Amino acid sequence: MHSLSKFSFISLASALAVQAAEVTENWTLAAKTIAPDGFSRSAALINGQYPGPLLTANKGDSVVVNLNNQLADPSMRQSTSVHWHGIFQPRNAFNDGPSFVTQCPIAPNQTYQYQLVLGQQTGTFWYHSHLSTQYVDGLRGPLVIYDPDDPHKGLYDVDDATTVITLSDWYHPTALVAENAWFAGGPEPVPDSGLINAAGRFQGGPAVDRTRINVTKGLRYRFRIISVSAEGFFEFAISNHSMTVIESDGIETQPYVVDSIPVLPGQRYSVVVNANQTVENYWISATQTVLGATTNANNSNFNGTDTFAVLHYAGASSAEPTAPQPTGLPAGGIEFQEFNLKPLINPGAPGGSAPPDQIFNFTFAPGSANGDIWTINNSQYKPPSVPTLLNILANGATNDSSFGPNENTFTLQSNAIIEVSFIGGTGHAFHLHGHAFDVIQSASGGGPNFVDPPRRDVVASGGTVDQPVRIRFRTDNPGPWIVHCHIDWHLEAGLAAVFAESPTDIQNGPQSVQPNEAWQQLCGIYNALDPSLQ
Ligand SMILES: *[C@@H]1O[C@H](CO)[C@@H](O)[C@H](O)[C@H]1NC(C)=O
Ligand SMILES: *[C@@H]1O[C@H](CO)[C@@H](O)[C@H](O)[C@H]1NC(C)=O
Ligand SMILES: *[C@@H]1O[C@H](CO)[C@@H](O)[C@H](O)[C@H]1NC(C)=O
Ligand SMILES: *[C@@H]1O[C@H](CO)[C@@H](O)[C@H](O)[C@H]1NC(C)=O
Ligand SMILES: *[C@@H]1O[C@H](CO)[C@@H](O)[C@H](O)[C@H]1NC(C)=O
Ligand SMILES: *[C@@H]1O[C@H](CO)[C@@H](O)[C@H](O)[C@H]1NC(C)=O
Ligand SMILES: *[C@@H]1O[C@H](CO)[C@@H](O)[C@H](O)[C@H]1NC(C)=O
Ligand SMILES: *[C@@H]1O[C@H](CO)[C@@H](O)[C@H](O)[C@H]1NC(C)=O
Ligand SMILES: *[C@@H]1O[C@H](CO)[C@@H](O)[C@H](O)[C@H]1NC(C)=O
Ligand SMILES: *[C@@H]1O[C@H](CO)[C@@H](O)[C@H](O)[C@H]1NC(C)=O
Ligand SMILES: [Cu+2]
Repeated sequence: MHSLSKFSFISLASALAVQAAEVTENWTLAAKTIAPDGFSRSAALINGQYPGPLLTANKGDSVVVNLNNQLADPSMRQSTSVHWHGIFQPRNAFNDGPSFVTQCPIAPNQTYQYQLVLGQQTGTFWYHSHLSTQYVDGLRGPLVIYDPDDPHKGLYDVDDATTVITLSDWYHPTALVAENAWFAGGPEPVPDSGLINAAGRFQGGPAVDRTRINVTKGLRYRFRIISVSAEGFFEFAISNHSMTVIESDGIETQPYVVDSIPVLPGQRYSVVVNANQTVENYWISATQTVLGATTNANNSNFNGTDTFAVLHYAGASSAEPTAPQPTGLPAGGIEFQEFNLKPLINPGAPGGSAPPDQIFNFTFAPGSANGDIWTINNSQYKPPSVPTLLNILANGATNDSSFGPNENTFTLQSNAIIEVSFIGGTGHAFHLHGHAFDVIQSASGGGPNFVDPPRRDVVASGGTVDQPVRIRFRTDNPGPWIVHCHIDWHLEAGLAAVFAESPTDIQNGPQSVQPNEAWQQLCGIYNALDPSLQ
């Protein structure tokens, strides 16, 4: 009887949850001077906030964002477009966001309405500018889709706006200034500091107050850790507290207990932290590395070991912790290994260990001494002037030769198993739009796994030439999906390709993509702009 009534209650809760709400946000994008690490600079911000406002929805909701572009600072790009990182967007590729893949940028003084199709996705995501390197300038923020029936609900007590933790690298020059110096022969830009939420410090800078995360002894917290980084890799740990990983990139995982986690640009983890230690203040550390190091000869402001926040127990003093500042994995701690991540639901690579239908071997390498060119199979990605999606819909592009040589665009068959090998060095983070994928060979080792490999949407590069990182996914979502390094400077330097998934299904039929009138007008308005406003 008891279990029956409990079941009825859960069914009722599910039924209520199915009544999808519409979430509407009005966002104004504008330049504003901020100093999250004590250095004042102009930034491109949504509603004046850094990180951008937390966008939340419940499973099954529809989300509408009215984005009003009021950028008018010539030190930054003034047009824009926004990508909703990790959201698959079925039949909705025209709202995916990457400039010149799925849309033309939104001109200054224009409002564009992004309509998101969340489907049944839940978990931790983020949004960011996808025009050139504009997200470096501040247009990056968290996106969380809550699941009222979360299978892990019993593992934590608190999961709200105060438990979302963003990690960002931060730069003093604007992205345009930084990359122009790079393209003129200088070194690749190196961040000045690392931020946890809205605060950080740079070497020689002021002692900005550390971000504080409040907890109450006896409660268990679901921290949603999001790297909104453009370059730096973070190693996340909390002194005296282990963490139980329950989600990677929007995919629930089997609980996995670790003491520190590497978080690469674009990656997200949910971890449960039990506030069961002595009432005190504890260091939260997010050691930042660039090219594997915590210092860099090309920027003396950068001190990757100085990225801290405070885990504050109610009742403790409001001072910083008195314990020594840790860096990364504590002695004797359990180190996270990606190959240990196991999806909770429906594990297993599509097709198991049977041969895939299409294989892509992507060799990637720098194409210049200072790394301002990156190539896939010796071809530098350069955005076309006609967005890939428009080319497919308006010009009937359906095969590889429909696209220019620097578009690195490969057509995929429908309902096929695709395997991609990333053959090159460590230090990169590859992201695919439109899908999560199974990492059948992880850079962390572990050997090929077809049974229960990690499933996510950003993967570390590495491995060897004989055993490179390999991913698999099934083509069930027609659209042009960019696959690129999430180090934003590398994307800008050309480390990208586009999978034109089932072009004929994009054009016609039950999965076709049908952009609205506002989208149709974007290219005309953008192309008419003075180049200084693009
Ligand atoms: C967004 O703006 C519209 C039109 O100005 C207004 O009707 C609506 O109430 C606003 N919505 C929110 C959530 O602020
Ligand atoms: C945007 O509007 C402002 C205020 O009306 C105007 O000064 C500016 O020139 C406009 N910018 C563009 C690109 O139209
Ligand atoms: C600094 O920049 C130079 C020129 O691009 C590069 O060769 C060198 O590796 C960079 N040093 C570091 C530590 O990144
Ligand atoms: C943490 O708690 C203090 C007071 O106990 C409060 O002033 C502060 O705003 C809280 N911080 C956050 C991030 O909630
Ligand atoms: C945290 O752990 C360290 C080393 O394990 C220990 O010395 C210290 O007493 C602990 N701190 C608290 C407040 O329990
Ligand atoms: C604190 O919680 C962790 C994670 O649940 C557990 O492993 C550990 O034994 C607990 N420690 C204490 C002192 O209760
Ligand atoms: C970098 O920051 C750490 C942590 O605050 C500090 O211990 C270290 O001395 C700093 N590095 C340099 C070169 O000053
Ligand atoms: C890329 O180059 C590799 C090595 O030459 C080759 O095996 C592979 O087929 C090429 N991939 C594509 C997508 O052209
Ligand atoms: C990809 O590389 C693997 C391993 O070297 C090779 O067996 C396969 O034929 C290659 N396939 C393509 C399409 O390049
Ligand atoms: C590829 O598509 C183009 C149109 O973009 C068409 O002209 C050409 O015939 C097609 N080639 C093949 C082999 O289908
Ligand atoms: Cu890269």
